[in-house]
This record gives sequence, structure tokens and C-alpha cells, in this order.
Amino acid sequence: MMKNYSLLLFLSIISIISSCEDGRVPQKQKVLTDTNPTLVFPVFSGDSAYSYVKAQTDFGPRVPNTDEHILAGNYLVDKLSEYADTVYIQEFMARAYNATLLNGKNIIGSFNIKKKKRIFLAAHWDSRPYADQDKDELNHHQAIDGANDGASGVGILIEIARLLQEQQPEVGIDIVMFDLEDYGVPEFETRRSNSQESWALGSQYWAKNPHLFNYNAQYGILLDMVGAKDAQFRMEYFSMQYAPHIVKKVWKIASNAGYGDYFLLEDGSSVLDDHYFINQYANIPTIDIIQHDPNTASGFYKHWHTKNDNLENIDAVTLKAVGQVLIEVIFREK
Ligand code: AHN
Ligand code: ZN
Repeated sequence: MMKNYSLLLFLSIISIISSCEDGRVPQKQKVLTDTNPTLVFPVFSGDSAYSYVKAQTDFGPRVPNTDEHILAGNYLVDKLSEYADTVYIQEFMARAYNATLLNGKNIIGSFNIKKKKRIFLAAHWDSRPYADQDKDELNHHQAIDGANDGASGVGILIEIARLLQEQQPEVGIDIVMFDLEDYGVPEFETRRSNSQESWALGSQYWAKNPHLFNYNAQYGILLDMVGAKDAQFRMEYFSMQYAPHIVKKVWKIASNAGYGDYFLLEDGSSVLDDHYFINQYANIPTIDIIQHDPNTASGFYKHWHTKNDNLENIDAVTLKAVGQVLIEVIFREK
């Protein structure tokens, strides 16, 4: 079977080269420049990921210190326990910008824990207590569903965990679900300076207190707002500062896999997201795959921090694109 395949491939390379007048392989035949064309990857299901996004939003907004938050957290622990080899639950308290003490819970699912070479994949699972970017001011004090802002990335991570239970890459994988990302200073709080540290409290905690003493990974990939229809991911500024080689690797794999319409080879603005603190405090090169939209005032996803960040605006096709790219990235690692 293997030999037949190689022979077939060899013959097709010969026929393509000979069909090209100047002897060069034409641009479109990218597969032939692949060093390992026999690699087969698990198939990521966008519909399955979508069902995990829905399961989260069905709880309602996952705002810290609420019952919905506790129930959603329990659901995520259950899902990771179903698929991962080991699950770590990191409970901690952190003080919000307004002095509220928040109960945080980072949830980590690990595969192949004996492997020294590791990659982590992350997203945040809490949702924002304020729709402070909503055009209706009456909504500013209401919580958001965070279908895209939070749940989309986590949905992709659960689908990856499901696939890893069946087949694992050569590297060890850690799936990290951060809590308390989105409790940052609201726009309407004009009395307070927009303190950068009010965001990403869960990843700040994890970066300073990893779930394992001496935890390290070769690199990390953060997902944030990865589920909107026709989303475009640009090369985010801090990712390019701290881990340009990882950004380039991921974007190249995406383009070769046919997802170049989602992963644009263009520079994006800087986003103060979980990856920033991980790069700063944990020294693990970490990138952020996040939707930039130059046509909106925020520069983000158009329903960012509004009541319209709900399941209706999630597209399984985008989830598939991002999830399949991540699968290829981790299964290509040696
Ligand atoms: C700030 O705009 C300060 N941080 C963006 C990080 C974020 C919020 N991602 C999702 N929600
Ligand atoms: Zn947010």
C-alpha cells in the first residue's frame, strides 16, 4: 500500500514536471513541495466544535462569582476528564479592578505527560460582565454570552481534546482554559485608569504559578474570537514581537492547507490578551490567533463586548478552519 502510493506520487511528480515547459513545478502544485506528503491528519469537525460552543452559551453568561460560571466550569472539567490523560484544576482568587474578590478556576487537560517537548493551546472560558461596547447604553451593565469572545476558542479546544483521545501527535499537548480574562475596567468607569493588569487575571496567575512546578512548553497558541463568519486573522503585534517563528509557521501551514482567506499574511495591531502576560511572566513564546477587523472602531470582531456576541453569529466553517490548522500544526511537530 505504502509502496504503491510512493510510486503513484513519483509518477505524478514526473508528469507534472514534464508538463511544465521550463521544467519548474508550477505554483499551484504546492503539495509536491511538501517534505512529507504521506502525513495524514485527524479530521477536525466544525459541527462538533460548534456543539461545544453552544453547550457553553446554554449556561448563560459565564460571569465570575455566579452560578452559571460554576456550572460551566464543572462542564469543562467533565469534558476534559473525558478526553485528556490528566486534568489539573487550579483554583485561585484574584482582585478585580473594583476590588471585588473573584473566584477563579483555570482548567488544564494534558496529553502524553511523559513527553518533555510540549505545546500548549489556550483560550479563556469566562465571559464579560459588561456589554460596554453595545450601541445601546442600557446594555452596558449587562453580561454578554461571549459566544465568540471566549466560547469559540474553548469549543475548538474541546474538539481537539476529543481527537487527541483517539490519536496523539509526537509532542505532548496541554490544553489550558483560562478563567478571569474578561473582567477588565469597563468603558463607563471613567474614574479609573484603564489598568492593563485588570485584564487576563487567570493567565497572569497561571504564568506566575504554573499548574506544575517547572512547567515548560516549546510554545503556546492562544485562541480568542475565532468563530465568526468570514473571520480574518492578522499577525498580531505582540505575537510577532515574542514568537515570530511560531506566527510564521502557523500562517504558512494555514495557507498551504487552503485557509489563506482566514489567515492573512498581514500585520495586525497589538492586543493585550492572555498571551502577553505568558510571554512576559512565564517566558514561553506564545501567539494569539484573534480576529482583527480594520472596518470597526474597536479594530476587533464587530460584535465585540456587545449583546450580539451570541451563538447566532458563530459559524462552524470558521471553527473548522482554525481547528484544522491547529491539528496540522501539532501533528507536524517532531
Ligand atoms: C483589551 O482590549 C484591553 N484587551 C482585549 C483582550 C480581550 C478582551 N480579548 C477578549 N476580550
Ligand atoms: Zn472580551
